[in-house]
Amino acid sequence: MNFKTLIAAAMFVTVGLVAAPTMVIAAPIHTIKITAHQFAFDPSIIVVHVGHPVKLVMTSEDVTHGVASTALGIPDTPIVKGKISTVTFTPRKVGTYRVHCSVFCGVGHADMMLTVKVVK
Ligand SMILES: [Cu+2]
Repeated sequence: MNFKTLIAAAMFVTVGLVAAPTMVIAAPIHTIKITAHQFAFDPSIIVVHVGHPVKLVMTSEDVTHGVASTALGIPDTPIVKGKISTVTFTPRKVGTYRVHCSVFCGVGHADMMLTVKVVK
């Protein structure tokens, strides 16, 4: 390997190192639409992948509902009728998580939940 080849190889490696993080940031966001109504989320079960960002796009058909999960890193996000509520999170650990409706919405509120299955 002569000096010019060595320089070219060094530049290639440098460019590769610089470009790699950009590719990680550009990972596609998995968008899932969810409708909330008294007293269920539709769909009621979603499957997401560890390390892959997920964007929930949520609407309500009646009163205000909400989602929140400390375990999944979902901040309390109200779902208000007539608006589109979004929240993005990245699942970190495999498991089945139960996300209860975070806003009192009537007699069936306690049973209103979204099941999030996090898989590899
Ligand atoms: Cu609710």
